[in-house]
Amino acid sequence: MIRKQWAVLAITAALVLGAIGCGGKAPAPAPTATPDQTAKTMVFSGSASFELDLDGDGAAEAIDIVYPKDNEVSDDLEWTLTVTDDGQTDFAVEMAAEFGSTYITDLDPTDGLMDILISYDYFSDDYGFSCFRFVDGALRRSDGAVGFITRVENGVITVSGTVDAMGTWSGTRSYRVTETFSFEPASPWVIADAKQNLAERPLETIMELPVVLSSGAGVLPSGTRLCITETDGQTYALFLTEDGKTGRIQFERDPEWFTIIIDGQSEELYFDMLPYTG
Ligand SMILES: [Ca+2]
Ligand SMILES: [Ca+2]
Repeated sequence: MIRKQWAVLAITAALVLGAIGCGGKAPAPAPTATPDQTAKTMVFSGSASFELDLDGDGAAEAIDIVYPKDNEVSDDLEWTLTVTDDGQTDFAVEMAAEFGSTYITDLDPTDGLMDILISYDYFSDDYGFSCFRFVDGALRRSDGAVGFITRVENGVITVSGTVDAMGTWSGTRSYRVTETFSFEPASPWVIADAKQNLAERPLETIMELPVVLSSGAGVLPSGTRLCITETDGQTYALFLTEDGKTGRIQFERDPEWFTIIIDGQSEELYFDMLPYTG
């Protein structure tokens, strides 16, 4: 079954990639890395029509992705995904978002089913992705997750995007699909260009900041300049200071405002300026 699916992919890949080359319809947003194409993942941008056995019954379904879709009532860019089986439309999704790339892949090799991953810009440089897969005989859409897909390999989805933690930072993180068909982080956010952030837009403490230094519990004195190098966005951030100290800031999220609380105090009290965007 799997072999047959990939045979269909191999035949259609040439058509799809050919169509992109000629059509050049959809300019992809600018991800910070080039999408990867591994032997078992097919990736393309823009409109495409192809056949693939998505539900594992041995017969191919027709899959159509259209972007940009004509929209007569607004200027919003839209894309659609339609899956048709024996002339019957099984599933269609329409979404107002700038479209990035589609990955045809197999996130779980044990279920005999293929996955369609779609990466998009849902709000002015805010990227997300969704997965489409047959679950209990019907095509379903997963919950979305944050980030623009740059790589899919061995069931691990790597994205680039931004995370808000004591400022807005660009970085990469990875996700894995769960048994309930949603996505969970498989890594923290690794902040891109942290040293450049330290040089160009450091965080500067304006009161003692409680931290866990590599050498043990401690504080960073007022006037310390630092950058964030890694964070899970929810409970901690790793930092590097201008004078080369590394360590960890433990925090929690205010349940109502979602702001960061460090040792009982709002993040705003600790820093001169927090470079949040958006
Ligand atoms: Ca099928
Ligand atoms: Ca699978």
